[in-house]
Amino acid sequence: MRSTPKSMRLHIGIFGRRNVGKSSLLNAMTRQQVSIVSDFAGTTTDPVEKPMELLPLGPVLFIDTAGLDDVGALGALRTERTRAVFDRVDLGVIVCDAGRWDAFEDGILEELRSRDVPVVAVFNKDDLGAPDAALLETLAAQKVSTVRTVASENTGVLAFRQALLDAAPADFIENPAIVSDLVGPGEMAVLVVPIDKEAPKGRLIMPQVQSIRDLLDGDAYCLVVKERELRDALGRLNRPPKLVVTDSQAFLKVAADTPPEIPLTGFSILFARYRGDLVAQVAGALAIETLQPGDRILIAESCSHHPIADDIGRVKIPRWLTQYVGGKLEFDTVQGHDFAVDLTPYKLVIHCGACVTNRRAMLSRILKCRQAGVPVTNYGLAIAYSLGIFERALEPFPAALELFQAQAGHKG
Ligand SMILES: Nc1nc2c(ncn2[C@@H]2O[C@H](COP(=O)(O)OP(=O)(O)OP(=O)(O)O)[C@@H](O)[C@H]2O)c(=O)[nH]1
Ligand SMILES: [Mg+2]
Repeated sequence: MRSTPKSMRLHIGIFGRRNVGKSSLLNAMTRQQVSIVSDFAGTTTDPVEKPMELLPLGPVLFIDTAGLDDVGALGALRTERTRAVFDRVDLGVIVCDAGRWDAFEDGILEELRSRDVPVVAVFNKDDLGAPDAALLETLAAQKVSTVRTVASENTGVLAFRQALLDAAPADFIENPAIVSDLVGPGEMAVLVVPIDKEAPKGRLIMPQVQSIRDLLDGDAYCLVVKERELRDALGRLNRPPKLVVTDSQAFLKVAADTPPEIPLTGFSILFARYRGDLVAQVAGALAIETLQPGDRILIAESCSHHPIADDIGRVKIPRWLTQYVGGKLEFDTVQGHDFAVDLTPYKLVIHCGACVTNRRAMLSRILKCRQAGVPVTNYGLAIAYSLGIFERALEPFPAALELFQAQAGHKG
């Protein structure tokens, strides 16, 4: 895995009184004994930093702080070290225990607010006491999301993850590049766009348009062809393109017509990275290997287009997967913004490229699947897997490729 420079990590500061369970919460999140925990108030004395990959958020740096003493709230906040932490966090977590939130916690909230830092309030030791409804309302009115945890029992950790995801600043969540970073300035990508009966009249679809725009923004250029003309078009270039990107439905033909030394992927795989979590969704695709005839699969679409005769989600993916598994599978479909489905009957969720939603919404869905213990992948990844060109389509993405190869190696 590539290491992320510290400055690129979302800095999450954990603040609160002594002994409320700040260090326990950090340990529960990391599943490691990062910070020493004890029932002696004042256990943590210096800020403890823990870099980690926090699914599905990405690279973060947790900073566990010394308990800010409860005498003279703001006075205590004036200690130099703590102030330095306030100044460098992108997101603040205020931990209190047994539902106790008063002027002291409000003081921390003020400090973070004055720096425009989003805040998550954690009511830890929920086993010993819960916050009252009026308090929760007051915090909600201030746009502070609240979570209840029992850190010592690892309870509420997933809800805490979701709250961090909800509160994280947009510029951290939204990926800057769709494809231009894989191509580079002055270099070329070839985009393969089949014009079949599924293609809307008179225009291109969102992922294609956005990819073209992203290449232009990145000072790269592109050639857009249908799959039939690809071989001829590649033959005319005096230097190979950096990348070929195809609509997933044309994967087989495009793979056959693209020389093996030219990297190849699909729009939908680019969108797994741009709008979702590529590594998590590659891990989800690996679950196709364990599918059995009779298993139930959920096809999820963010938008609500009218399905046509040869619809990708309703006809093509079910057909390819059924062929791969070698027996009948059960498919259900959900459409639109609502993802309030009971996921427990499903062995796999296959999501569209999510071109009409934002990344935070897609990451929430991935988290929801994770919470339910159901693997989640996307259209392009599922297609590439069931057509047997998964490895090739992942070549431009080292971390994802590594994950696949580890499993392939494991299988023997
Ligand atoms: N009952 C209960 N005990 C908890 C919970 N979380 C943590 N504890 C206990 O509370 C005590 C304090 O936990 P710490 O994680 O050290 O608290 P802290 O906020 O880091 O404390 P300082 O470093 O001293 O500021 C320990 O004995 C924990 O085991 C919880 O949810 N419920
Ligand atoms: Mg501590």
